[in-house]
Amino acid sequence: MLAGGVGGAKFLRGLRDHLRQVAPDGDGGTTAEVTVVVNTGDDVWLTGLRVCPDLDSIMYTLGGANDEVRGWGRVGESERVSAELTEYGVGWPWFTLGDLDLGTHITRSHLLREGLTLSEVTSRLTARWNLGVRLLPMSDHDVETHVVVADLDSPTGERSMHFEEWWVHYRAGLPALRFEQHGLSSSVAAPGVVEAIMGADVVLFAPSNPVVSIDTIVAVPGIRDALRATAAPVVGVSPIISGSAVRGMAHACLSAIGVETAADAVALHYGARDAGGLLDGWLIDESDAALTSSLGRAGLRVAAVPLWMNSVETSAALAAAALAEAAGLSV
Ligand code: FO1
Repeated sequence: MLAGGVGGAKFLRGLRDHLRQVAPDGDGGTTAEVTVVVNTGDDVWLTGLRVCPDLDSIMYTLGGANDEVRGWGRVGESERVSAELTEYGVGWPWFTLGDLDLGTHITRSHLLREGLTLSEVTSRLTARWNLGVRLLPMSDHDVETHVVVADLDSPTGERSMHFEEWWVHYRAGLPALRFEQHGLSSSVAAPGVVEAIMGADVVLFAPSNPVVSIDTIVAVPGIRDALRATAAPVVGVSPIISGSAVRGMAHACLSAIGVETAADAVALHYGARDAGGLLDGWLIDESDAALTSSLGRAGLRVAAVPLWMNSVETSAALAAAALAEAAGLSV
C-alpha cells in the first residue's frame, strides 16, 4: 500500500483489522503480509531533529497511541519542552513538538547520526509498537516538498516554503503556484520498496493526498515503473467524496496542479494502467456513483461504496471492498 498520513493511517488500521478477521494467525494477528510505502516528502529537520509526520502518523495510529481528536501526534501529550524551545526562539512556534513525540524524533535523529538509514531507523522505531505491518519510507534519501507561493515583495514575485509551513502555519491559505520536491531527482526507492510492489498480490493507493503524498511517492525514481510493471492489480481509494475534500488540504493541492476536486478527476490524474497510467480499479463513494460509467469508459473498474472512515469498522469495510475490487480484477 502507498500511503500518506492521516487518511492512510485510518485506512491501514481498517485493512489490518479486516485481515485479522479473514486471515487470522491464531494469536490476534494476521497471516497476511502488508508493506506500506510511506510518503516522506513532509519530513523536516527542526531544532536538530528529523521529523517524519506521515511515518509517525501511521506508527502512532497503528500503535494505538495517536491523538484521535487532534488528528495527529500522541494521545496524552504535553508540551513542556516545546514551550522552552519557543522561549529560546528556535524551531517553529506554530509547529508543536510534544514531549512524547520528541521521544520519537530524538531516537530517530540519534540513530540517523549513528549511520543508520531511514529504513533501518523506521524498523527500529516500529518494532516497539508491534504494528503488524511493515512500514517502508519511500526513500532513504531526504526528499522535501516545498510550496511556491506568490510574493509581491520578492524580486521574482514568488517565494518558497516547506510544505509543513504552508499547511500548518498558513493552513494552505496562500494559493500554491506549484510544488517542488527537493532531493527527488537524486533519490532512489528505499530497499524493499520495488520488490514489495513487484511481488505483491494487491497494490492499494490509500485515500491520501493525491499531490503531496501519492504523487510524491510515485515520483521517486523506480516506483512508477514498478507500479506499471507489477502483475498485481492496482486499486486506489478516492480521497474525495462528492466534491468536498474529505480531510486536509487536498483541494488546495489539487487546484494548484489544475485537477478538479472530484473523485473522477483524481482517478484520471493517476490514469488507467491500460492508458499509460497507474490504476486498474478505483473506489468512489456511493454519492459519486454517477461517475462509474465515465470512469469505466476510461479503462477503470469502479466500485461505489461507503467511503467515510469514521470508525475502525467502516475503515475495515472499506479495506474489504478494496480487496474485493482487486480480486475481481485478478480473474
Ligand atoms: N499539525 C498541526 O496542525 N499543528 C502542529 O503543530 C503540528 C505539529 C506536528 C508535529 C509533528 C508531526 O509529525 C506532525 C505535526 N502536525 C501538526 C501534523 C502534520 O502537519 C501532518 O501530520 C502532515 O504533515 C499533514 O498531512
